[in-house]
Amino acid sequence: MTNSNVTADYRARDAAHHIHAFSDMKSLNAEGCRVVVRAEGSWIWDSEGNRILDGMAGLWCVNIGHGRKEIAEAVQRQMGEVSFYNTFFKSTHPPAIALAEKLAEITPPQFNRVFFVGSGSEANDTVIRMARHYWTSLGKPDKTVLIARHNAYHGSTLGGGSLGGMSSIHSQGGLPIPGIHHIAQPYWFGEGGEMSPDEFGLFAARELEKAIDEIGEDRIAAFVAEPIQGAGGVIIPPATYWPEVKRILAEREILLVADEVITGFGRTGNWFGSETFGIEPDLMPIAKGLSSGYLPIGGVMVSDKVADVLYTAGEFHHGFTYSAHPVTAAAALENLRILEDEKLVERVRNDIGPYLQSRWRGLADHPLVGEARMTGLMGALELVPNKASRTQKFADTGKVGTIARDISLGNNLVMRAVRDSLIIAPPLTLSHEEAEILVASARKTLDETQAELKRLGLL
Ligand code: PXG
Repeated sequence: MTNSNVTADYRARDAAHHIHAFSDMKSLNAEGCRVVVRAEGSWIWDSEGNRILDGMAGLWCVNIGHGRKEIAEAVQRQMGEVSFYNTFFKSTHPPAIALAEKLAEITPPQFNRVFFVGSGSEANDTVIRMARHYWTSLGKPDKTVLIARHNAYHGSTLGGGSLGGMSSIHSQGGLPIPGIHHIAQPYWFGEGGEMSPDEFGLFAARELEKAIDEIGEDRIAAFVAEPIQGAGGVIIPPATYWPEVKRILAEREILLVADEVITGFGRTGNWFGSETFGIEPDLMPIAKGLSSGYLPIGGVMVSDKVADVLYTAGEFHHGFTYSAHPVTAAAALENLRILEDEKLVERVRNDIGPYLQSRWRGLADHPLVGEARMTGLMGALELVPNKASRTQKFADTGKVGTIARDISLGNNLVMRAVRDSLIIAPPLTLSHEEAEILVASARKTLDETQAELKRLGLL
C-alpha cells in the first residue's frame, strides 16, 4: 500500500471506533487525524512519512525523549517477575518499595511518603479527599474548601476538572463539585492591565488573601496551584507572586498543594517547580515526567506534617487497582535513573535551558509576537495584532492560535496552541542543533502565519 492508502485505512478505522480525548469528533473525522507510527529522541514520524520535531514532548511528559530501550528492558524484566499485584491487602512488591524510596530522596526534604495513582487527574482527586481527611482527623471537619485558580488545569475527572479553572470543562457534566473556589491567575500579559508585572504579582497573590478572609480560614482546607500553569498557556508568575503567597499562607493554617504534574522532573531546571520558586508545599501531585509517559503512573507526595496526622487517623478509604502498579513503577524507576545518570535536570538548568531560552526570546522581535517567555524548557509566544499594545487581542480568540499551530505542523514542528499563543515543552534531551531547528521552524511559522492572516483580512 502507498503511504496515503495506509493513512486512509488507519483514519477510517479510527473514525469508526475511537472517541478521542478533548476532541470534536465530527470535525476531527471530517479532517482526518495524524497517525503517529514511530517516535525516537525528540522526533515523531507520521504514517505519511513526515519527520516532525516533538516540541511538546508528547503531552508535556516525555522528558527523557522517545524510544529509550532501557525503559523497554526494565518493563520486560518486571513483567517476567511480577506483572501485577495489588498494594491494597497487606501487600507490596519491590518496584513500589524502591520507587517510593527514590521519590523520598529526590523530592524536597519535607516529603518522605508517597500515595501512588495512575494519572495526574487521580492525583488531584486524591488531594481533595486527603486534604479534607487531614483536617477532619485534626478535629476540624469544616475545613473543606479548596481554593484554586481560574484557567488552572488539574485534570478532567470530577475532582481534577473541578479544581481546574477551565470554563469549558465546567460547562459539561455538572462541574465543579461543591467546595471549590476559584481566584485570579497570575497572568500578567493577559490580565495585568496597567500594572507592572511585580505589582500584578502582588495583586494576584492578594486575591488569595481576600478569598480566605471572605470564606473564613476555619473553612479552608488548601490552596492548590501549578508553580507554572501549563495547559493554561505556560503562565509564568511575576517574581513577586509566590513569595507573597508564601507570606499569606505562613500566617494561616491552610495546606499548600503544588501540582507538579507538568513542572516536576526537571521541566523548570530543578527537580521540581517548587524549588524553582522557593515554595514548600504540603502535598505535591506528580505524574507525566515521573515515567516520561512511557507508562501511566502518578502519585501524591505527602509531607511529614500531613502524613504524621494521617498515620494516626485509621484507614484512608481510597486507592486504585493500579496504585503502585509494579510494571509502571519499574518504568518510573528506570526513567529516574536516566534523568539522574544523564544529569538531565542540570542540563535544563545550565545548558539547553538557557540556550533555548535565549533563542526563543529572540522571537520577540517578530511583528506578531507580543511576548516570548520561557522558564526551564517550557515556553510561550503570545500572538497579537499590534505589538505596541498588550491589551489589543485578535477577535474570535483561538482562531489565530489554531491557524499558527497548523502551519507549525506543516513545518514539521509540534507546538500547542492555547488561545492565541503557541506553546512548547520539548524533551529535556533536546540537542542544541534541534533547538536551532525548533526556533527556525517557529520563526518560519510566524512569517507564514502573518502572511495567512493578511490574506484572510485578520491583520
Ligand atoms: N495537573 C496538571 C498540572 C496537568 O497539566 C493533570 C494534572 C492531569 O493529568 P492526567 O494524567 O490525568 O492527564 C495535568 C495534565 C494540554 C493537556 O492540552 C495538558 C494535560 C493533559 C492533557 C492535555 O495541554 N495536563
